[in-house]
Amino acid sequence: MATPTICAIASGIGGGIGIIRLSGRDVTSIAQRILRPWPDSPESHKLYYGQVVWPAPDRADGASTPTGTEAIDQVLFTLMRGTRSYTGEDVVEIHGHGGAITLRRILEACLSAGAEAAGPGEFTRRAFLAGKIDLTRAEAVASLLSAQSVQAARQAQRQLSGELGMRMTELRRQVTSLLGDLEGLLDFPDLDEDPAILRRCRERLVELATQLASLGQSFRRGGKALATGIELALLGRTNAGKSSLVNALSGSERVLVDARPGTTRDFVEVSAEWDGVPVTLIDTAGERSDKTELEEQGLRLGQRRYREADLALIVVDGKLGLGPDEQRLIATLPESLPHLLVWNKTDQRDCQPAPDGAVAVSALNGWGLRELRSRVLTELAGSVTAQDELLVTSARQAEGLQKAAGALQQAEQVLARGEATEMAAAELRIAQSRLREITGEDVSEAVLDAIFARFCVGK
Ligand SMILES: Nc1nc2c(ncn2[C@@H]2O[C@H](COP(=O)(O)OP(=O)(O)OP(=O)(O)O)[C@@H](O)[C@H]2O)c(=O)[nH]1
Ligand SMILES: [Mg+2]
Repeated sequence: MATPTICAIASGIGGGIGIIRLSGRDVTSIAQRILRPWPDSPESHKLYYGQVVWPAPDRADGASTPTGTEAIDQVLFTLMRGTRSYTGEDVVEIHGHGGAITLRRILEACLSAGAEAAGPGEFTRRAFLAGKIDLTRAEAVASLLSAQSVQAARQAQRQLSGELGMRMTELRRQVTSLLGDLEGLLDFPDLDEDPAILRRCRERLVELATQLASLGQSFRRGGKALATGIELALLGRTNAGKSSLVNALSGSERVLVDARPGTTRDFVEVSAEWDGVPVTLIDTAGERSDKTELEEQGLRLGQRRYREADLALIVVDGKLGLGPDEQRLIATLPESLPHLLVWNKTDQRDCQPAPDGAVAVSALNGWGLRELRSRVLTELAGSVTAQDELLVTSARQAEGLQKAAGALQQAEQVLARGEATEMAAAELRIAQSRLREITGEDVSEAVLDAIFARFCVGK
């Protein structure tokens, strides 16, 4: 089945100018039916002035001659030949007036003339399938569109320019070269036993695994903060001041505070923004040993939510200090959830000194909140401010890098244990395939569907 020619509103609606984009092999014949006057032999990338009209019904001889049809809009339009277009197919862009009704009518004219409505990200998907961009650049397009801060946009631009894709290609080249060396050893069993050669291979494996892991971890060091923001769960004993802190940290009186313990039952999410990083504060029900059934339920609900958070703030009433409730809480945190002790109520005279590593604060008068914010940002977004560091901002890419690094570590251990070189080579092939998935040379339809579902229609 031939790939259909697609169309969509590619700009926002309601601006001065609105853009309709068409892409596909039948673009010229479709455009010819709705654009007047259509140039005899249109030049690629040249802007023409004309009208959009309703397409006339096809004549029996196949030619379409719209006559006496209603003009929908006065527009500028351009044809971009596939050799130099975004999608790698012939593209027509129609620049009309940006009103919602007008744009919708131009779109309807395109549909009646034979185009099909594009799905989310379909233009970019075609660009990827045509080999115009690799998958890291396609994902960068989505990141650029959803960027919430200058830093996020800057990282997306770097990825869009191909910097991340080139880094992946270089890392893969190194894996391939190592694999070549290992395969060479297989052909010469004497060398296979040579400790100096094996040591060198192991050193290179460790070095490469570290590079891959470090790039993958940049997601946690700041990439995720840029892409989707960070999530902080406030946990602790009842009355420790969790809700007071959520209000103080978000600059709003969003959640209930009360001197009686057990105030918060359901978990509550409150949004804030710290230094351009979107932050979600998750307030939870307090821990205590003699809890009611309702409090139990609330705690369970909260737990399910905060397992996914990036950092747990264990809020401690500084007057009472660390007790068994806090110890139990910390012991039951998922392994993937790091925590930070927040020593609250330091405004009180009989407050105990904060232990090493804890941040001393007072939700009541605001002491230490600036330091708390900066500790959290350093932990979860430390790399955001390092201007020259290239960050991975996609969970998919980060996971692929970690898996590739893991495979190289396995390979190194195989060699260290003196096992068959062939087994190490197999691990290197796994690493190669993980890296190919990231750039999209070896990727399933399901993964592509998931990636492009994040896009808007028209991009
Ligand atoms: N002096 C002092 N009092 C505080 C501070 N933070 C909170 N409080 C008080 O401690 C009490 C409990 O505060 P909440 O914020 O409701 O505590 P919580 O941890 O959310 O409590 P639960 O929802 O019951 O688990 C209130 O009376 C607050 O005014 C602080 O920094 N200093
Ligand atoms: Mg509370």
